[in-house]
Amino acid sequence: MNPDTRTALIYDEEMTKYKLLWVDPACKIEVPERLTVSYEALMKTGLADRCVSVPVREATDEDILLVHSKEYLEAVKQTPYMTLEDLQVFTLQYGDVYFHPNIYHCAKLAAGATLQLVDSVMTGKVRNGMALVRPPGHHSMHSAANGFCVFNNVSIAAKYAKQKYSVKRILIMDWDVHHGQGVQYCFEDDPSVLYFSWHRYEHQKFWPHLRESDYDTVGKAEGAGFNINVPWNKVGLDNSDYLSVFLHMLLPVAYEFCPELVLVCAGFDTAIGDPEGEMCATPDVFAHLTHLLMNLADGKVCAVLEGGYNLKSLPQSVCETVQTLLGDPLPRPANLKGPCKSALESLHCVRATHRKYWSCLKLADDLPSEELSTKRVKSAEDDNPIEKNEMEKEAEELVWPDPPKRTSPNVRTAVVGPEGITCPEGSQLFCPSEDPDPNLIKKLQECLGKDAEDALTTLSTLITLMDQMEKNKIRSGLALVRNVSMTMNCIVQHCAASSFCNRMLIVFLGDMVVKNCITEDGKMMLVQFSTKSLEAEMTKYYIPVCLKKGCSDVSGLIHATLSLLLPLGYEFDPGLVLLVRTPDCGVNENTWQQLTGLLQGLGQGHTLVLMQESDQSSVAPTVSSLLGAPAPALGPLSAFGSDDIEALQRLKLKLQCDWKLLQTTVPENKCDDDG
Ligand code: X5A
Ligand code: ZN
Repeated sequence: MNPDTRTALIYDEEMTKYKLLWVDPACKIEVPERLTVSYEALMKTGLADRCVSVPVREATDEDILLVHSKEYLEAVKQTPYMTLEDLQVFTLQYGDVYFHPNIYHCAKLAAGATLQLVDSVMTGKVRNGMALVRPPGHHSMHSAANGFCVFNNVSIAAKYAKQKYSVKRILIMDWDVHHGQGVQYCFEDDPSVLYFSWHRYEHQKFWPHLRESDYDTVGKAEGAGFNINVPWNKVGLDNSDYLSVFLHMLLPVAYEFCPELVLVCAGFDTAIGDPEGEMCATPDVFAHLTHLLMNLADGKVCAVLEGGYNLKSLPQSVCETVQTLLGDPLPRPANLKGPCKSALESLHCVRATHRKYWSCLKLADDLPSEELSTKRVKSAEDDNPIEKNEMEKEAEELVWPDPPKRTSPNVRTAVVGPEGITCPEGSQLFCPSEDPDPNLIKKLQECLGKDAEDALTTLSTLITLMDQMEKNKIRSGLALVRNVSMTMNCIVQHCAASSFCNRMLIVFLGDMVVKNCITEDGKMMLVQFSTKSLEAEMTKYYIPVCLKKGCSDVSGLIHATLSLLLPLGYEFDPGLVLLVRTPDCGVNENTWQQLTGLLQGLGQGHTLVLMQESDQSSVAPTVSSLLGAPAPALGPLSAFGSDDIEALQRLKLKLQCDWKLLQTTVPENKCDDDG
């Protein structure tokens, strides 16, 4: 099966055929070119050709009525017959939106395109997909157009998926820079739809200026806890800010919730250069945001365009998103630092507010008492922003480098194993074309001792494989070896002594003592999950995580992965990930696949998995994850051991000075090296 035939792309030129017909400064940015440049970029890069092209359809009245009132629908139905003057008058009753004789048609296509995407994904025709639509949807309400939106495409899709496919839990991730208040209102009392939105807010000074966009609006009745708002009170936020909200809030909650479908309100006004957002995140961040969602809901991710008004960063961001849905290697998440103070305040507040609804946030031990945390925090700094004057802002041409090329190596997953091993479909046996370098053999011999001739062959093969990965000839690998910890030790010693690989992240599952192999020069970082309390041994680059019940503790391992391992990994930014699993570590197969999948966001997907020969039954699922198949959903997660929570929290606090992406609250004592 061609792995490229699993991503739907839905687009129709017809949706470019309406535009603003009068002067309105609030609406002038919403232009047809938004769609044409996005689609052209997908064509030019060859991404469009790799997708399954699914036709649009018009949403029916029945579809639209899932969310909107009869009166509103009937009113919009009249717009194609209105004069220009009538249209202007009609428009006046709504906020920041315009009508055009063809917009009703386009709005039906936009909603219908979203439903076509949901159908394609839910029936298994494709794994995931993106719909490029206009008009956007997330601001429109039961009986009102708003913010360029006519029908609420994603809300209609969520209701439709619930009704037609009996989907029990849907996550709506709204990464547009505006609050999708229409989606919030639609599902505020519905616990089956988790709506997560981050948005520019500036203490209500930013459009749509709603009190209920703040972090303390959590949903109503049954739905309490299922509406999560992350208000941004500063502009200029960047990749670190976005990723830190993903790792410390969205993903822990999403894994606990366990959606059966993920809908993304994919607005790209959160990207650099956007006149609305004024944020600084680069287009490649959307590759990571997309990837981090792709192991939820068995990979059923539907991205639907919302905003995005910079005609350069919009198409770049769309391409990053689609390329990730297609499974290409992720760009290195370069230069991540900790989130800024304002973002940390928002993160802190939203975590504090939601700790009573989500057990993963019990981890939020770092939070001060209830009264402090539920206050609407406004820091002194917010009152005197260093504002550039408008002229200056306009004159300043924002430039940023093109996102890095993401080239897939010819070999996706190479397997090294004992003679006669059968490689699962899609992977291939790794056979080094040349004999190993005699110098290498000599060095390895020293490391191994005399009586390990066959270990020597395997090792030199592995080193060659890693070399090929570093040259980007091979994406990932799986090696079955006789003794995982000895093999790991030798690899690490070799890498420490050679110029190999700028940085290596080693993730070790098991109780073995492995610390001694780690150097503290920053070339490698080792994160170990074990049942032992090794905290006293911790250094900046050796991080032992204790799970009392070991790796079989699903929620413990997942939450440690999301809120500790991934932030460390993202900030460390390795060129290669070595994922080592001892035979008795007890990890459950689905959790292992999640871990393997999530780690591929690092090091351009250069993951080398080491497993013990006896772990034969895990070969197929591991290879499947390395090949990019979504990990099976874990089911809603239960709370995990309070001992473990405490230990994990302690670890994070200790490491926060060195690794800023672990921060979830504004640090009390400034770290020494803080500028
Ligand atoms: C979909 C979207 C923005 C409306 C801004 C009005 N709408 N000031 O991004
Ligand atoms: Zn927007």
